[in-house]
Amino acid sequence: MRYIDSHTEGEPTRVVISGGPDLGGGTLKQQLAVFARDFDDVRRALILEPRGSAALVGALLCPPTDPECEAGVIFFNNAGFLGMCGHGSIGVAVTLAYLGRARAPQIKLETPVGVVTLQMNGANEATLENVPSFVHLADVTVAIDGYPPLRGDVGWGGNWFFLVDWTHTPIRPECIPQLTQVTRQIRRALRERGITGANGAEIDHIELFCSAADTGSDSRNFVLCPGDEYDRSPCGTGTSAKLACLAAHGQLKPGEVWTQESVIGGRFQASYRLDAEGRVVPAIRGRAYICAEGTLVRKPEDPFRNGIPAP
Ligand code: PYC
Repeated sequence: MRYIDSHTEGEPTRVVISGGPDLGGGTLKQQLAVFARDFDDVRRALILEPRGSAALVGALLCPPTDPECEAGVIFFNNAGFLGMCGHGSIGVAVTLAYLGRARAPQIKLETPVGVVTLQMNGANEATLENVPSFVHLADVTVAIDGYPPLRGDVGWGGNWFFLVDWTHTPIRPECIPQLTQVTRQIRRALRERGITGANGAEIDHIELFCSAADTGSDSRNFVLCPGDEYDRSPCGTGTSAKLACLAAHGQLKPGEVWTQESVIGGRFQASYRLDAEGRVVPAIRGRAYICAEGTLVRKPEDPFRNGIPAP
């Protein structure tokens, strides 16, 4: 399997460009089901140590059903599969452009949750137009040990998020261990209270926000991903859910730019438009850089050929 690694505002993406499993075609949801059922060893070999890392997101290019799309993409990480991935789709677009495989500066990708469009703004920058995003539940309260009740919104941005305005611990790199612990507690509390996304979907991403007036951004976030690693980027799907919340609370108008900073200081420029049905359609602009090209080697005699399982 050949792959190209990039990072988007610090968050890594590994795009499988050849030799990946044949998922038999069909819709992206059908192909994802085959990937999860028959090829989980491939996901683990690509993502887990010793070949990958807990922060890495994989992207398998596969045939799209929509002929207007450059490719279909299935995203995955150390814990399983993602419906969409914002930083990852910017990484895929920069990778396709690097390979000379993009037919035009506008690249359409089919994902299991819908078609997204990437407008290249240069070799290392793209604007993602994401799937429509929305607030599913507003003003939900959860209780966790050691903190007053926390209020937040449940939002969709291609994945499910619980979004909380956070004032208790600085959102700073030195606080990442505490932020990881508290967001894990919040996710557990949501699960225990039966608070879910639509149709009982698990809320598997937790997003904390604080002011970032000190660095000139509108907000700084910390995002816990499924698999318990934090997003080094400001999280494309999480920023999309944030835009939906800002729109719902009358805090950002269509076309206004929101600068979302990550806990390590990466930035996305975000805005939205309303489509014909009045839905929030996010636009997320960010940078990605190619950082490695490789071939995955898995020898039958290697005891860790399929990665080291999480403890
Ligand atoms: O950028 O949407 C994103 C994302 C999801 C998980 C990691 N990054």
